[in-house]
Amino acid sequence: MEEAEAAERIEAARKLFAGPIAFLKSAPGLQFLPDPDVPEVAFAGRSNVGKSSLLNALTGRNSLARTSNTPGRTQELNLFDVGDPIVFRLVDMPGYGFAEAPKDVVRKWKHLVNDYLRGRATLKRVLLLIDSRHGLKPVDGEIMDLLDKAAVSYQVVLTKGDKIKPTELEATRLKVADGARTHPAAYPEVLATSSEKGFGIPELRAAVLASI
Ligand SMILES: Nc1nc2c(ncn2[C@@H]2O[C@H](COP(=O)(O)OP(=O)(O)OP(=O)(O)O)[C@@H](O)[C@H]2O)c(=O)[nH]1
Ligand SMILES: [Mg+2]
Repeated sequence: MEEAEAAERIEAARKLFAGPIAFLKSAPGLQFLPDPDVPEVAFAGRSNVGKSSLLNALTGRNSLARTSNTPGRTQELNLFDVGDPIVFRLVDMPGYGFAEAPKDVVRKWKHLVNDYLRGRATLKRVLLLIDSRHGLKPVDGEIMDLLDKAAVSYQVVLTKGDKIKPTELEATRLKVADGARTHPAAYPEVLATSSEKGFGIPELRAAVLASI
């Protein structure tokens, strides 16, 4: 892509994300979701990886989505309307792989997340978040396989990039991109971000806008 075109896309995305964004609702089950008539982009990833923080960073609002140091903060599908009139929805999801939670709670989250990812007609893109310090874990591979099977397009996004050195971050980014290459539904580019420092956020906004 030409540089001028890339800059234009980033600016268009910045404007959209700087405009009206409103919390719509929390859905504890698929039956509580709104009618599937608007494109959706969802945040998936292990507990505590930084899903809710990334949603806040993208929207430039500190406490739109609830964040916490304790894994298991987000327990339902939280939907946010972007644009007025609405252009698309962002969906913050419970994390997976949170072993310390009670078994029946884990089972409930897993079903909710899996059913949503597999069966939502309006789901345009999943942002699959991976902690920069940890890289791809077996449980991430399971979600990638599920998304491949459901033919849901997803982009891998590294989070907490401020916690490691830039050279390590780039090495992890390339390694994770290598791992994603074997997955048919994975978008080839892996983005490194930091919700804390703000890097990678303008590029991710542009990628989200391009995906809907
Ligand atoms: N240093 C740093 N910390 C971050 C970043 N993103 C998130 N965190 C911290 O990581 C912790 C978890 O963030 P959340 O956004 O709540 O994570 P989550 O994936 O939504 O977690 P669950 O809802 O429990 O699945 C919080 O203490 C955040 O402040 C980042 O880019 N840099
Ligand atoms: Mg959360």
